Amino acid sequence: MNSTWNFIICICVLVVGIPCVVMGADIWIPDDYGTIVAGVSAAIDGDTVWVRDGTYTGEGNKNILTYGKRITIRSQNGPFNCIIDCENAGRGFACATSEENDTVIQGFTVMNGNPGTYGGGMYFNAASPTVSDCILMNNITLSAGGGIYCNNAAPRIINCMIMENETGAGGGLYCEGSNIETIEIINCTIVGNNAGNQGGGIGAYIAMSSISVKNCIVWNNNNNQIIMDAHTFISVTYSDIQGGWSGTGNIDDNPLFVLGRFGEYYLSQFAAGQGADSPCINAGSDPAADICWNSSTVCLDAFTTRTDNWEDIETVDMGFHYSLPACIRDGDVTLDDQITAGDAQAAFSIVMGTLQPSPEQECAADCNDDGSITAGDAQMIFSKAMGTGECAEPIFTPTPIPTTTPTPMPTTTPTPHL
Ligand SMILES: [Ca+2]
Ligand SMILES: [Ca+2]
Ligand SMILES: [Ca+2]
Repeated sequence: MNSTWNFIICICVLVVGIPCVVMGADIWIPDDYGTIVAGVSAAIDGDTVWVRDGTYTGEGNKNILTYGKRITIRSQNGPFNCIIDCENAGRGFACATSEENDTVIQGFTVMNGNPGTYGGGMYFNAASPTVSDCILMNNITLSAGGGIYCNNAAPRIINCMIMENETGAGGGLYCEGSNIETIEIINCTIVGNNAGNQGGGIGAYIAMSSISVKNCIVWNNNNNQIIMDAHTFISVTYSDIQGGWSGTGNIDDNPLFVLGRFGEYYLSQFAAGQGADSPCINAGSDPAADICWNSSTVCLDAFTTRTDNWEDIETVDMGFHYSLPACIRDGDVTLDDQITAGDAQAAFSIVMGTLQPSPEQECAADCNDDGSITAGDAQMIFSKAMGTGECAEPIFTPTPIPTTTPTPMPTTTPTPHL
């Protein structure tokens, strides 16, 4: 149902005196509108703009302004499947019309932003949207806020990866302004950002207002991790800050990042086959099931920090959590991107109960896609290894997000932007 029909029904209900509850419409990109900007322009309060898998480029797919609309703009399948590539001109999103936390940006990678000034990936001016499950990487800009810039804004930023952005001050994130509600940064990994002047990870210059950093990892940013002025109230808790920061539950220990299917910032753990446990495991503030967004329908117990893609259980781990990979029934039980007799043997071991499979391995082993793992699946996988059979799906080869090295920027001193 489109927005126009919702509006008409709403008016009709109002006429007969029954309270009007707008059931938001779903707008699909590119099905209903060819670009994200066109879809957002058509949306009204309560709508959801869904963006299908793909890499989006060009004028209609960046500099996305929300115009104060209480809408959700989200990818269909998370940030590893939906990439906004700004191609070194412009930025991903901007909110500057008094948006509140019910304007939601969810599940995008925003990369290669270069708008010239303030906010390489996202820009929030007197606006406080929710940004969840997003990756901001390789964005670059003059002045401040390589990844995200906020001025007189109190966004809620949850489960975001802010990596390898570059600017003058606040390489990952820069906030300034005054008399705002609390800026919340929850379960974000802010890593490898570069600020020519100060605040490689986070810069905060907010007068008489507060910023809350919880369950985050702020590591390997240049130069220094967090910088703030004397008038900023900053609360950092249950976070791993390189060089240390005072606050309940904080640590200053190497997070032991390891490479996994979707990126290089998974957490090392014995249980997933690495040689050590990251100090960030189970070191957050609350149960993973209680760190939620999208009206509490999406929580971190459905995401992972482990390379074997077991969901986060019990106390939430610090930092960004990766999406689980799609269930792919390709027979690659050993998860090494090739099908051999060893995969058939591993499937048989699952049947025999001698191998406890990860969720990803369970998917791979169910070769015939009937919902259970039997000796027949092991036989089919053996046939596939011999070249005489096939599983329900061809073997999946992951395509990592391309990374680029940002060109060094001239350093500038940020001017107050009030
Ligand atoms: Ca945990
Ligand atoms: Ca294999
Ligand atoms: Ca089966």
